[in-house]
Amino acid sequence: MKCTLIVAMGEHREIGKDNDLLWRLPRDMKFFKETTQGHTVVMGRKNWESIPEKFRPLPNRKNIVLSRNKDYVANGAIVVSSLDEIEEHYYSNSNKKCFIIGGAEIYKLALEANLIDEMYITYVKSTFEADTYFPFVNWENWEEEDILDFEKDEKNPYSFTVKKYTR
Ligand code: FOL
Repeated sequence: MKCTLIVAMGEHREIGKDNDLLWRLPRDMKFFKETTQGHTVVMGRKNWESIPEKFRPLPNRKNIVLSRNKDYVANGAIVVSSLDEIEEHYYSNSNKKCFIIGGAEIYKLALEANLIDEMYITYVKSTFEADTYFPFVNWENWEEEDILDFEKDEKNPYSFTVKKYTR
C-alpha cells in the first residue's frame, strides 16, 4: 500500500510554528481541500489538534489520527498508534487514496517507511519564523510536474507554486 503526501512549505522548508500554519493562503487551502476530498487523510495528533474545531473532522474525508496514546480520543476520526494500522482502515481495491497530511513527525515516519509514492508540494515564496520543518528528501528517482502557479493577490499575501512528484 502506498500513500500521497501533501504539504505547504516556505523557502526554508518551514511548515509551522506554535502548532499552527505560518500563513493564511485560501487559494492553497482550496487546493488542499479539492485534492483530498473523498479520500482518506492521515495526520498526527498535534496536526489534528491544530485544525480549527469547526473543520474537524475534515469533511467528506475519512480522518485517521496517529497517537502513541491508545486512549486518545479524536471525535469523528479513527485513532491508530502506528502507520501499519492505516492499511486496516483503508480499502486498496477502490480508487480512494490515502493522503499523509502531516505534520513533520508524520511526514518523516511515512517517508522513512517508504510509504510515499506521490507528493503534492506547495512552495510558498517567502521565509517565515518557524519551529517545525519538512524533513529532507532524497530527490533521486522522483519526477517533477508543474500543477499550479499562483501570484499573490488581495486575499493571498504570498505567491506560490504547486508541484507534483511521483516515483
Ligand atoms: N497542504 C497544503 N498544500 N496546504 C496546507 O495548508 C496544508 N495543511 C496541512 C496539511 N497539508 C497541507 C495541515 N493543516 C485545515 C487546517 C489546517 C491544516 C489542514 C487543513 C482545514 O481546516 N481545512 C479545511 C478547509 C478550511 C478552509 O476552507 O479554510 C478543509 O476542509 O480541508
